[in-house]
Amino acid sequence: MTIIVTGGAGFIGGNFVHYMLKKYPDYRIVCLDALTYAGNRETLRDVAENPDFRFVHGDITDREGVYRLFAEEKPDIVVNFAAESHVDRSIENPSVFLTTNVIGTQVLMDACREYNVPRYHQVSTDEVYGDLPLDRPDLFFTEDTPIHTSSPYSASKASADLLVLAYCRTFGFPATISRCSNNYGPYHFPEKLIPLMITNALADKPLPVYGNGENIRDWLYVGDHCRAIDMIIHNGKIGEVYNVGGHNEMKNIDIVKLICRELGKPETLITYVEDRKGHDLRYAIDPTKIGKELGWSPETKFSDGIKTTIQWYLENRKWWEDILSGEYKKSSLFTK
Ligand code: NAD
Ligand code: TDX
Repeated sequence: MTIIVTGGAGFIGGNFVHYMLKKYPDYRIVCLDALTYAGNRETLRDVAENPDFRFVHGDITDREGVYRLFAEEKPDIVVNFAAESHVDRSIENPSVFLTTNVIGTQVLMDACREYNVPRYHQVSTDEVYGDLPLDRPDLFFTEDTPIHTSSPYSASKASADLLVLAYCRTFGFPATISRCSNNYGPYHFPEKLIPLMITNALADKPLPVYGNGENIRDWLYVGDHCRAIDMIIHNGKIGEVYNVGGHNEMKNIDIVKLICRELGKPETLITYVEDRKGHDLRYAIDPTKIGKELGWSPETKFSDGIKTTIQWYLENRKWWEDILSGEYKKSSLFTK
């Protein structure tokens, strides 16, 4: 079994590469990654010598390069994690979000059709459903919730989802889609809420909370997301969308305070800053379908996962300090 994993030098894709090589010693995992600012070769250091792993530096929007790789590898499954993923950057500069997240998805699907790949999985997000009001805790996103996006990022992810579903219907394309809530865990780029707060707190820097900090996100440990995708690519029904989330809603401000407590840092570091434009109020996933159909449920409790994550950042300072200094771009892994 050969699986092409795009975006494997990023946060979730990197965790997925580690997870799959450990769980399936007879699988070959090929990572295709363009190494944008968010890609870090060092995330793959532990698997660099694994003979079942190959790293390919390439862009999913490069049709020729993608076709060449598919011709060489003849993958059984393609899992697409590659994306521009940061909402704030999409507000500053939407263009690259559309190119990578939409056109990149199209190129990958065309390559799958050209080389008869039997299975494609699109890693999407709960952000395609827009947001829920803060005063209606009874409401959740199901797979039937209408697409209703807020940011250029979520609009680009939703566009890709619609294209995947259109390929399924028009061409009988063998795809599945997962829409997961906010992930946290090791190898998370320190621009996102949790790793930014951990790394800033360790440096006694201000902790910038957008608006009043009351916005709610539904947090899932990254390993649980990887396990969900593993189940979907092996047993999920073609043409289906699966929501992934663990009913773990938290206000941003409570997360930031918890990180301060865990690190023994004063809450006076917390600084309220201007709100994000179009800031989604609340995300909350109903994961009933994946639970019933595939038997998935989260294994890591937030109280444990956040401790593991903080511990990882304490023990792997070089990984994130090299990102902050820019040194990570000089990694020589996979350059020969
Ligand atoms: P990330 O930004 O950490 O990693 C993205 C990776 O994709 C990087 O390694 C980058 O180099 C690579 N990449 C970007 N453009 C590329 C291109 N044109 N060609 C090839 N590679 C390219 O992202 P992440 O947080 O790991 O998210 C992975 C996927 O999961 C994304 O599709 C995202 O929309 C989705 N998702 C993320 C979350 C979350 O909480 N982080 C939640 C739900 C869904
Ligand atoms: O400095 C900050 N201060 C702050 O208050 C940052 C970076 C964020 N926030 C807030 C904004 C959000 O309400 O924290 C919340 C989480 O922000 P992000 O970490 O940027 O994540 P979010 O915008 O929720 O999107 C994430 O989850 C869904 C991922 O980045 C997406 O890729 C995924 O699809």
